[in-house]
Amino acid sequence: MAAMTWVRGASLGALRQAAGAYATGVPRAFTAIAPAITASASATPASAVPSLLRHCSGGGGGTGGGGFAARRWFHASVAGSNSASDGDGAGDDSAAAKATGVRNFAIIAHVDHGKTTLLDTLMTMGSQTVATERLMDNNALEKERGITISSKYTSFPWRACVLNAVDTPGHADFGGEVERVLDMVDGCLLLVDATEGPMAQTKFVLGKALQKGLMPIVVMNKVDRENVTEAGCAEVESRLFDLFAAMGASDEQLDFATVYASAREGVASLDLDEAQRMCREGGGDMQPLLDVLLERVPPPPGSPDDEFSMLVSMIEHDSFVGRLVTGRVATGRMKVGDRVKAMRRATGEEVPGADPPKEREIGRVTKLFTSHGGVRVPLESAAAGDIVSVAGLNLATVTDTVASLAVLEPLAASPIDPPTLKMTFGVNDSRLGGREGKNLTGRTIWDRLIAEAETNVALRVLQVEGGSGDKFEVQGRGELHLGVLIENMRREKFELSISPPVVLYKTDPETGKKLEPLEEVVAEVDEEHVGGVIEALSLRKGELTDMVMGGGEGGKTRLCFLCPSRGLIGFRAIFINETRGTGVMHRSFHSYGDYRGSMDRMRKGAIISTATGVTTLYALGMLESRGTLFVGPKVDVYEGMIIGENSREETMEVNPTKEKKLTNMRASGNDETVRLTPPRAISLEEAIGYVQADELIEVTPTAIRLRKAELDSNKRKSTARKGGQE
Ligand SMILES: Nc1nc2c(ncn2[C@@H]2O[C@H](COP(=O)(O)OP(=O)(O)OP(=O)(O)O)[C@@H](O)[C@H]2O)c(=O)[nH]1
Ligand SMILES: [Mg+2]
Repeated sequence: MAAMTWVRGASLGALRQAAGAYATGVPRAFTAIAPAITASASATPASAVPSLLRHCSGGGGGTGGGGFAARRWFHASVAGSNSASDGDGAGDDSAAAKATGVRNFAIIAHVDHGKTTLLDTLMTMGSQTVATERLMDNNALEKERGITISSKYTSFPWRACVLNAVDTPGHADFGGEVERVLDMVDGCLLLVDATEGPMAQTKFVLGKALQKGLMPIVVMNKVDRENVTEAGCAEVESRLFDLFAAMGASDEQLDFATVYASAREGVASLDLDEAQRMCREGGGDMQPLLDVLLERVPPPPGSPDDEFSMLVSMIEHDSFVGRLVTGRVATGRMKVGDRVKAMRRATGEEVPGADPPKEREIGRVTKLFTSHGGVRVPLESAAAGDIVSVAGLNLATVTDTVASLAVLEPLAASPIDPPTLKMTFGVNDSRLGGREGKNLTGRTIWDRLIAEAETNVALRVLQVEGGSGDKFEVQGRGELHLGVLIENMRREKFELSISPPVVLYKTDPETGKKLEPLEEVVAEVDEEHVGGVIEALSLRKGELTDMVMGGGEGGKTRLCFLCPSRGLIGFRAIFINETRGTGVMHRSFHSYGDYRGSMDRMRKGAIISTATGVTTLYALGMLESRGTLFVGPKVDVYEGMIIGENSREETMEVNPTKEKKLTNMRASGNDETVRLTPPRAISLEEAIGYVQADELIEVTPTAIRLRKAELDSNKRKSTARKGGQE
């Protein structure tokens, strides 16, 4: 019998049908193809390939690690994909073995607990080749930083089902990415690092999943680590249970399944001992986890026989087909060529009949895709339950409903938490403006920001009131959220003037009191740094809420704080310094709470240039003892640019371009003999945390400079008297 392959243009329905047909007793076509692939690829020694990639050899017998050195999409064979179950398939009458159709699930967790790595391993169970670690982290910044920034979905077959998995970011700043995809799924894997246990963002994502009524499956990950013990896991499980209960989980949700896994080693088991043994001795795979998933994640609820409707959860841009709207088909079927409409979100306030929901646009489905490991694969049709990307709509956006023309009511969408922080993005009007970038005007910046806000759902972009079209307010969830956008724009050759971040206050509607965003901070530090960290956070109005000696990894003390977001801007660098780089810190939005009062400024004075020109070794040599310099010699500077930090509190204005006076006297040394300490390089992130209210960050493709907003020293002095900056 010929093996089934993912066919270009095939419908998911057809794939499912075929999957059902191949559920049992089929030849393992996969095993026949795998050795061919491994043999033809590069000869990287297996030992040089991470263990996960070696696992990918699936039916290839585990010898062909090098076979994955080249990225290669294996046209997934449903028959082959079930290699793990083939051996014991006969007589398997478990719920998992009987399951058919589609299952949609998200992988959610705190940052770095192993979501993307787990998805690599799960995909390989569906016979898909994963040639690089963390395959789904496929954009440049994700690869560089080793973190997931945006949610992405991928589809792979398992047993008689098609699984659609959504990888989500774990960093608190990208929490909006988790919220927006939970409408697409019917279950989730809650990953927890078995040594770290539940962390701040575990709580956040779990809360969102429970609110949506999902039944999380707990995956205790990284059990390959030596310090994972039975007692430790029991402790983590009990903390998780308490967390579920504290977050209002129903009895059904509290009855969660726990699977022990090592995403890196590609091993999962319902039994910790067995999982650890397989990590040590080899063998094992992800089948136990996938089977729990089939048993516990319900099939999507909608009927394929109703009219077509789909809630838009993501917007993407494809260089060939243009704009793509992605979501789960809620009801009905659709195919390429169908006429569909997009409707605005139901706010819950519409009066039925009297105020029909507005149509945003009517269009035709020009292309339809699913995704295999981030690679788009065309389809011809889709049905209720499928997660697909649709081309052909120009205006439909996240939370809109795409539906057949007969549908009148849009689907309800979950609201996304509001932004907590804002920055102003303006045209770069410094003396060096326009030299290094290509995208310089207010118009191009505005267009780019609008395009970003379309796909980046937790971001809001506004024109600055009374501005002349060259300054825009960008609101987001945190410094990193906005920092990533700035970094991307730099790479696209934009030049920008960025103001320091300011938190977004709210007013309590009942009491009229000012409220500010508060964050939960969990820090794990060695005992000798406990005092310093507590002091640094108390200065920032942080309250210590919990302290567990030896509660962190490696016997570190775990400290929990509730701290105003405004106090945490730029805190990471201070924390690293305070703990000599040994501490670990995580933050996560907690709530809006009473304004905690004003905070003292905690930065030293700036060293500001009074001249425009090129720095000299001579001038910098004279300045060096006064503080820390941010620029070296022969660097372009301008009046009002911050070139260093004073070792004292007050601001210092200097001329770093001064040349040595020429005299007839023979000097004992000359410029060339002056040796300078290398300047302190300021990264974008540091700059965001560093600048004060009357300062700006000049961002160009090649430089990050700090400057006073007002470049003229005299004007600065007169406005400084007004004070009152937050
Ligand atoms: N020892 C061990 N390390 C693991 C395991 N799974 C993941 N890691 C490592 O943990 C780190 C983070 O893995 P990722 O998969 O990027 O984690 P993530 O949850 O996707 O991270 P974000 O998307 O940034 O939140 C990487 O260095 C992985 O190699 C595991 O099972 N065992
Ligand atoms: Mg990730």
